[in-house]
Amino acid sequence: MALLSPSRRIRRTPFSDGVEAAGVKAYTVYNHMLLPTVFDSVQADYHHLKKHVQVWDVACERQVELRGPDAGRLMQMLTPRDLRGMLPGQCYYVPIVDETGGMLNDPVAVKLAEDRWWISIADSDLLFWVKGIANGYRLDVLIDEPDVSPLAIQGPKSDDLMARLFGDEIRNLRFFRFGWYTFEGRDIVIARSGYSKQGGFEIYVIGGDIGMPLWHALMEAGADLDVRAGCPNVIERIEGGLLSYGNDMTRNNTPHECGLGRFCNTETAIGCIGRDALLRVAREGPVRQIRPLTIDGGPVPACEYPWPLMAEGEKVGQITSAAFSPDHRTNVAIGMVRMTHWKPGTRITLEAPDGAREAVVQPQFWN
Ligand code: THG
Repeated sequence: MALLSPSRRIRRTPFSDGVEAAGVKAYTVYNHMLLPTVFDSVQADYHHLKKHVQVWDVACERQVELRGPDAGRLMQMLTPRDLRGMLPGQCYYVPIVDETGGMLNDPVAVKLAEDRWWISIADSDLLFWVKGIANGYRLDVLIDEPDVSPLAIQGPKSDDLMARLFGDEIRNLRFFRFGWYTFEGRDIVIARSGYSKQGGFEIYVIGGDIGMPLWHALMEAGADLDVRAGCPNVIERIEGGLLSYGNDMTRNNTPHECGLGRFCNTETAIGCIGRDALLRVAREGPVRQIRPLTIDGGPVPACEYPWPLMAEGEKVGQITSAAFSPDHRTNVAIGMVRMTHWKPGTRITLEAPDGAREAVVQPQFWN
């Protein structure tokens, strides 16, 4: 594949120097920013992530900050998930939908205070939607993208590594909770979260200047744990059923089609945009939905476009993420499948780039 020409529009991160020194082999672009995808090989990175601990430059998970008296009201307008029970110190995975119920993003909301929130966004320009809503409703809230860059620590040895830098109390941090810590005298936020199922943390680094000092400190503290630079791993995230916005779902999908109905409290999320549309889809139920699938045959190529799922000459769905899983010794995949074919065990013909294959709907993801 050809190279990407660097320019201002493809932003580097506070950790890019460390990523390059570690020998990054490939990048994608996410929120107009570099996101590493391979260090050693996708399979070697996968085995290492499941056994040891990795430091991930996920600065591309940009924050949309809401500040001011109407911040909480605006946050509830943005998501059908009921936020009334959410306390400062908590993170929520929240679908964000438009007025038709179409998915605009699937971020993590971080409640810093009643009047201060971060929306840790997936790959779409959510800032513009949020600014438009706030302006249209004349809300008393400031919205911007602060100099905050997440650095994820992922893998089974994450607690051991983090305890060395931040003390043993960090082991008691609960899933999707965060606390304030300091590094070199500077405030940072640390949450137990991350885009893998191997366990770990996300450090929200406030101010890019401490990015590389923190990177080096983690690498030094974890040398005997075999800490390495890593990145979200396509095999591991498919096994874990973690969705990728823009790949597995777009604005053409409702949260219910994405299997995110459990994060929608449409009856009680009063004032949320798209509520009327979602009340209808919640009542009727989706007619297509995200499903885990296996794909027969040898390792599939990378999924660069939706692969059609066909039955009797009709399209009954598509696969949007696929990779060969070494641990399961088969190709694992995420697809959107029509109701008529979504029962576990259903075999469907897949039009893969290298020819026809058989795909099989699975009862659940692999975690
Ligand atoms: N962390 C942070 N920001 C992010 C991501 C992240 N922004 C972009 C992207 N990832 C957003 N998408 C997701 C998708 C899944 C999860 C988080 C963000 C996730 N899901 C868990 C699961 O499905 O098992 C937990 C959901 C729950 O039970 O609340 O973690 O990774 N900061």
